[in-house]
Amino acid sequence: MSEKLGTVLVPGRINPRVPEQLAQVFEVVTASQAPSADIDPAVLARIRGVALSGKFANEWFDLLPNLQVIANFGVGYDGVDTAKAAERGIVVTNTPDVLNDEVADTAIALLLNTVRRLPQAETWLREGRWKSEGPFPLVPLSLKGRHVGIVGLGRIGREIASRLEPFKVRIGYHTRTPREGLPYTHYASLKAMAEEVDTLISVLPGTAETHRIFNAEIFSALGPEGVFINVGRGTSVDEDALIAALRSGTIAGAGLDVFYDEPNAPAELLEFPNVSLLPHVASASVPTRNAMADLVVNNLIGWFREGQVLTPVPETPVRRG
Ligand code: NAP
Ligand code: 8YV
Repeated sequence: MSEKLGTVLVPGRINPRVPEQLAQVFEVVTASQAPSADIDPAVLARIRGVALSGKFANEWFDLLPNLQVIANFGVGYDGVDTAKAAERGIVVTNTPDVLNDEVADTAIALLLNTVRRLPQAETWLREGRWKSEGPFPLVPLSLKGRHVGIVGLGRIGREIASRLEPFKVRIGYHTRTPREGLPYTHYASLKAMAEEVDTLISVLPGTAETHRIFNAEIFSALGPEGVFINVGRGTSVDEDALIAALRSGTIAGAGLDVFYDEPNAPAELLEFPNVSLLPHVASASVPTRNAMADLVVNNLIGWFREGQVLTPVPETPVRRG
């Protein structure tokens, strides 16, 4: 067997394709949750790469003195303190682009499920209520004629926008920087956009700046016909304010794939008929998760073979040469 490229830690749960493929070229150390004092210090000292799904706790930086690269399974890398990684010269990578289509498809499905209550209609059939009680009740909302504001028009947001075009809805977007050459209205202010549109779709990253930006003021601006869809990060939502807005009729409905404290979706949300909930599955198909797994592995192989990675995050750029 050829010599291994180095030692990589896989802490906690990750798509099984990642450790399977890594094991062909690396010594792989697995840990149930975290690199702990149970692992031999000599092994901890050998670890130069981490394949991560979820959170990289800050105390791990000290436990792994020779760490060089953290390859995150997911385009969102809010589980890693990139400033701390950059300070220590550690490169962080993510999995952009390979999941754009899947996540955009899910956003559209979640929007339709929310306004048309299609999951509830299917449950009606499965429970025999069509036969016993008659047709599923008409739903109050429709996608037809809506004015959609996309919050975050990056790689995924652009795909959501292009999928919305054939639905003949009006499309606007909010980002900090306007995008050139797009046929959608840019709003410099989230509140100003919420006042004009009746549907918000968020595909924002989880950052300090986006923390709980969907608050009572934004839901009030969105108004009583308003539908809020989130496939970005749950940390961008003040969930108490969302629950209050749904309860009071301040907005008309919500569709959520992500939550503030996953997997703890607030119990109150389960009670609303005008809410559609998914357990963070926007990228969860075998082909897309395989592509994400391959990118994690190829970033690590690139680093250890050539000192290069395919997809570094902007906070930890790799200097060439
Ligand atoms: P991206 O290409 O970096 O796009 C991010 C967009 O958000 C950009 O348009 C950016 O524009 C905007 N943005 C960032 N900070 C903002 C702020 N403070 N205010 C307003 N706009 C802001 O990222 P992506 O690949 O599309 O992914 C976006 C996020 O989706 C990921 O970070 C991840 O959290 C989430 N995601 C979720 C799932 C899921 O399973 N539900 C799957 C994949 C991704 P400006 O920089 O001009 O503001
Ligand atoms: C994944 C995601 O479900 O890419 C992201 O940012 O949120 C999802 O694709 C997640 O990263 C895997 O745990």
